[in-house]
Amino acid sequence: PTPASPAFRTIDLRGHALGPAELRAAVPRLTAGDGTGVEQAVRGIIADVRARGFAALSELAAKFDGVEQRHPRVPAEAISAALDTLDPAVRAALEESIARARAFAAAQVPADVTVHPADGASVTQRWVPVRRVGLYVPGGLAVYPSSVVMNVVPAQAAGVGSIALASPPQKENGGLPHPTILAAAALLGIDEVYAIGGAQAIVSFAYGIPAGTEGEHDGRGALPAIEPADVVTGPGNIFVATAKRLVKGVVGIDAEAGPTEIAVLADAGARPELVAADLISQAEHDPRAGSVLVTDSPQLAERVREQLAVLAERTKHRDRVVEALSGEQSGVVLVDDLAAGIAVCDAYAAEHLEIMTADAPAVAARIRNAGAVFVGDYSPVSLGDYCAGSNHVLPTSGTAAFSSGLNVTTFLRAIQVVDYSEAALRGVSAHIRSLSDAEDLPAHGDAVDARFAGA
Ligand code: HSO
Ligand code: ZN
Repeated sequence: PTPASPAFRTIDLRGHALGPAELRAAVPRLTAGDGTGVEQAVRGIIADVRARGFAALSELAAKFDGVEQRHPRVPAEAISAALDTLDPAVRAALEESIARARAFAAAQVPADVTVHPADGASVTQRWVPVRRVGLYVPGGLAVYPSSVVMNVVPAQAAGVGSIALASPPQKENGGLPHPTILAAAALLGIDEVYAIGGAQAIVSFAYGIPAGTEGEHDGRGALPAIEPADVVTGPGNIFVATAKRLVKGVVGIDAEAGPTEIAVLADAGARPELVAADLISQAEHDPRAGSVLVTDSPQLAERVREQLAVLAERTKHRDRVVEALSGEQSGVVLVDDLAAGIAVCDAYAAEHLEIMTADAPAVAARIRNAGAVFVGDYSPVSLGDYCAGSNHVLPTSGTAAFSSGLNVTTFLRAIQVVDYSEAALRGVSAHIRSLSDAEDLPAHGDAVDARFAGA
């Protein structure tokens, strides 16, 4: 049962000098379930889709989405029709979002670099896009046309030539994905869209669906294949995240996104109504979303708590919000001072971190671990979710300690190109011989010497 107002627990770390590992254990976070049931179900879906292709997909669409489907490809006319009926204000907003994201993504494209270790010797790092990407956009509690933008724009800026999108079929929409998703695809020039939901979408992109897998009793001719992708990205529920984990290695994935998170680092001067509004904004996504306040001001913590109760009461998705704010993954962490607050934020490694302190830019510059940092009162997470220019597909569950949000390099590989002349190879051949002998791999040295034999 959902409590009447958010519990929002307190973790008081004042007077404790904790190291990074202890802090990581102390911050509020969802204890991972054991997930074996989910993993088993997803393994079953992977095996079934790989073995039976389109026949399995249409059974899964009937079972999970309640729709009749022979082939999941969305007709081109349905994509352009969705754009024609899109609310003009939403269209204008998506266009602005796309323009800002494109400008930032274009600027991220890394330059190739070449060094010359000796005369006649060059080593180059050349960035090359992957051939094909499969992007998943969830249905579920909310629809996310903004996520279409966030996934497609960096892939296009990277130069990926083949981009396919999947989103769950919706019964109310004649078995097609949500019209706003289709309209966003149209705005971005994406015409390969599939109505496939959940784990089965991830498998379809990872392994591809061969033609002629519509089932022996279909008898209406072979269906066009779905080509496998090199990289699969996009957020999703626990089934999608598990599927991505299980196909990783067969394809590249962006990250196994968990429930969304926001942390706010605030001091006594922060505005409690803004802190509370921002904590609620991300709690709105999911009853398992994490909303965390880190502060050295118990007075601010009290004011924020009051504001949370007031705002949660009148927000549309009140039940989800109250559940999220009351969960073990949310709460206020009280610290002695700003430096301790920064250490807590680094240990938490938030997907989104807002800095609402004096001299916020300087504090933000000291942060080491976060998916994205939002500086000052006028850079809320909602801005980044839609229209900042930054990406909103970001590492969750503490993975910001070692990984990055979606960006152009997600879709690139760095190929290293070696080009030495005869003289340049000769110049380093004695060192190669020494190292190949030291590793007891003499054929390595022999391969070099073969070039100079008899000379
Ligand atoms: N905050 C979510 C992204 C999102 N918010 C989409 C609204 N729409 C994860 O970064
Ligand atoms: Zn959001």
